[in-house]
Amino acid sequence: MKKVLIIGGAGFVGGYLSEILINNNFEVHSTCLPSEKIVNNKCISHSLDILDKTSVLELLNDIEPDIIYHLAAQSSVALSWKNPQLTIDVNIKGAINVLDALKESSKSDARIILIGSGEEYGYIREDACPILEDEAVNPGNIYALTKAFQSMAGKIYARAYNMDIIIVRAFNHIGAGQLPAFVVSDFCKQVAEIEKGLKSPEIFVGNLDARRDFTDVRDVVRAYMMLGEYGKTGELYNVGSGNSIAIKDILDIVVSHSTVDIRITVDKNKLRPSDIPVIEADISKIKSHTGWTPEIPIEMTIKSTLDYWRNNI
Ligand code: A2R
Repeated sequence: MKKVLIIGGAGFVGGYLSEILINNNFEVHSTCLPSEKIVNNKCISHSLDILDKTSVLELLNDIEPDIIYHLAAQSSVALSWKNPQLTIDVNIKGAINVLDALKESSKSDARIILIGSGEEYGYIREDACPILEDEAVNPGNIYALTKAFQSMAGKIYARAYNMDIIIVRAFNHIGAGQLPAFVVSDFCKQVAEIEKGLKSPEIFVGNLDARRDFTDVRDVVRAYMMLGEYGKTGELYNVGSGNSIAIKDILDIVVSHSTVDIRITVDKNKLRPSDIPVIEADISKIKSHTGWTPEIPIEMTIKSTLDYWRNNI
């Protein structure tokens, strides 16, 4: 049985990833911050702050995993504008601690999958979409900058120390259980609150014109599992749907499922200091290297996110 370590497993993606790995007969170890808790009792949980490199090294020597997924991050673009220092600490210093600890550990040949972001491409030409992995990065926010750093550091460590590193650029992923700091979850939560009479029938929105590439989180973690098995060492892979959709169209789908009439209001606080008009992934590389392809339609993902909030408010 292969041993997997998920670093940052208490978050939105970590829960889905541990579930799919357990269902596919991996021994799953998962870390969370000392202040957090992992709910899945079928995985072995460990407390870890990646800002403490010694603890990372001790844990790696203790578990000796075959595959490591590095998910621990400050993952919100919005928060990265408000708290760039925290984002840089966790996403840059933390990533270096993880890579450096793995290099020094007793099983330094373990495969590590670094989860970056489609945001790394940033301000690209509109005709560059769908974006290929070799497109130059041009980050438009601090979160994207830190993830671009992590990807570059991954390449440097792979080349300099011959480590088995796979780099992922994950585009927007959505689903039940995501924090309302993310757009789809935010809309669904607001609709569920309106339906319960907890707020007036008005949804507050930011920029509705931006187009993003959304994938169901269950498809995303299946991609991560397949990259762990079939990805090629040293390679960088986009993980997305391959299609972009305007936030306005997402809102229309959410509202179409609502049982009440809803008014749309632009909230200046939800507009970012800068926003990138279109982000869309080219996913031919991961498809050809691993056989993965996204399967769950966005309407179904939105419906399950809305139902999640209907049951959890
Ligand atoms: O921020 P918290 O308290 O929810 O904890 C997050 C955790 N984390 C850390 N773990 C260890 N040491 C740290 N210093 C540290 N700071 C934060 O990483 C959270 O439990 C986890 C990341 O989960 P989420 O924020 O829910 O991200 P999500 O959606 O699961 O995305 C996973 C990855 C991230 O690298 C994203 O940037 C990428 O996929 O798209």
